[in-house]
Amino acid sequence: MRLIGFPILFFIVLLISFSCKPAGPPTDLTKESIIPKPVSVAKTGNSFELDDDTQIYVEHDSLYFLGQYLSDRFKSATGFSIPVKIRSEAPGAGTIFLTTKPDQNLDFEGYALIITEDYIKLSAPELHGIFNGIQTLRQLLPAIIESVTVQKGPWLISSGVIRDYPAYHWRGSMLDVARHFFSVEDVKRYIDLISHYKMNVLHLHLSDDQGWRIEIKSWPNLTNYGGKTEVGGGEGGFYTQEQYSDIVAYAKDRFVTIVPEIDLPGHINAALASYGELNGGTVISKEGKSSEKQSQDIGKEPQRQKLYTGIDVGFSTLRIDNPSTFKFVEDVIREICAITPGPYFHIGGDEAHVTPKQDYISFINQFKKIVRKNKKKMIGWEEIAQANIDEEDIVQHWKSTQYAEKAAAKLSQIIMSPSKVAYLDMSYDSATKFNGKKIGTHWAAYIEVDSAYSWKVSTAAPGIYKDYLLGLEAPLWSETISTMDELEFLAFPRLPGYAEIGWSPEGNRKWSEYRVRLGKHGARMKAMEINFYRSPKVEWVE
Ligand code: TNX
Repeated sequence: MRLIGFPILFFIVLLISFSCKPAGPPTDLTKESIIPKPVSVAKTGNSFELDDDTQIYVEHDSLYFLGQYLSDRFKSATGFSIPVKIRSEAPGAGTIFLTTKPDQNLDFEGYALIITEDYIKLSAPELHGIFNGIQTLRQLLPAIIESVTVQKGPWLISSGVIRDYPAYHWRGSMLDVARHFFSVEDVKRYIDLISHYKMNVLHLHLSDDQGWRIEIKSWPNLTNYGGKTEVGGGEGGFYTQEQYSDIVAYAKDRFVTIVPEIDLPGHINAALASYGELNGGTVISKEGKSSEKQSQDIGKEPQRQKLYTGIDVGFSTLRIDNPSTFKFVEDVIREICAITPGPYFHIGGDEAHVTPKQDYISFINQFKKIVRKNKKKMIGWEEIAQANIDEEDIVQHWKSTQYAEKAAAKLSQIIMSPSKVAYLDMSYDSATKFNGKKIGTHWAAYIEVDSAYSWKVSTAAPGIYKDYLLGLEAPLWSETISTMDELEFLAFPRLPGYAEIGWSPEGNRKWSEYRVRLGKHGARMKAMEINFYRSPKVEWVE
């Protein structure tokens, strides 16, 4: 009895002690759910603890703001005010050290993270890489690190080594602030969110038929009149040049380039409604046929168009034979380029259905000259492939792969935004609703989280060589959304997937693996107070 009883008792004690044991510290770095997935992760089996003795050291002055940014990210949830100090070498235990002297060669956006039991070293050849490494570090702490109120630790990070760099250098999103206006604060939050996923471009669609959203000092009515409404007839809004510069500076600190777009020569009703003189020249009929008749009676200013609050596209155009047209275009491009430090200006160029084809081509050719005169690179939607474009120009593919091929044949660079898989304004399915309101559209497709993830930049259009491919952009058109909650509901959780498509090696991505990582990431999006769609394709862990 005694002899048989002992092993059983021993087994029971063992079982109890195992089942009562609290979850141990995280020690397997390879099991962490990082989005976008890093290029390489190795574990070393320990963990680093962030506590109220932790200090951040930065190797030189220009890293200081990143040290402070890192400290700020941890402050609300931990309650620690982690000091940031400048020192050329890490002084040892309990430190997080940021340095631009990486041990190995790394791409300029790349970074290496070495995490030991005692210290963390984040190195990158450029500040941008340090910023990217900080985003990874955030995701290695428990999800509640994103909370705005103090939470209970411990704040443990699995030890190991991450070496990481992007597949494509153009990883962006477009936000349409024309159909519905979004405030400076909203745009800043969107910048925070996209940059957390290591996206580095925010393309702002600043004008359309329904509204003009950026102050042009030489044409004040564009905003004073043309900016005062939006889809559905709301009050609209616009950014002063100072506010735009504030957005640009905020983005710069997060390594996001702002690409301003003024949609030309179509999608221009807000301007035609603001200035009668832009309506002179050849008359375009509603059916899109041009007539030789001039609308301008001698000595009389032509009529302004009415403000437009619907969602039809392709009915408005500038007129090529109106002398005011190019004065307007020159002024607008000059003023915006002067306050845009990034190297790009987007001239739109899409859906100019009522612009005669020859005029359209001349328009694009002239826009290109004006953009270059202002020392920027021209970007346009894929239709610009019909004009005289070359390797200096950038074409944004959205619908017709033939235009993408044409652009590649002209040696232009290409950004992929295939609407069937990459449009954030497409509904997830036929039932997509937020707060009882149907949002999104589906002219291109319904895009569930799995089809948003399961495509490749390199094969999005046939016959395009990698050398022509800059990367991808996920556009969020705003006909059906007017609040930040609605915006987030369409952007999340698809946007982290787009970020991963642009960042992680193509051969390394699989939906079946990503969906598990995304599910675990649910708790983090919740802590970040992101209003995300709980897709049934994913098992959410919150
Ligand atoms: C097409 S994509 C457009 C936009 C609309 C969008 C709605 C593109 C270049 N033009 O004007 O807002 O569809 O999904």
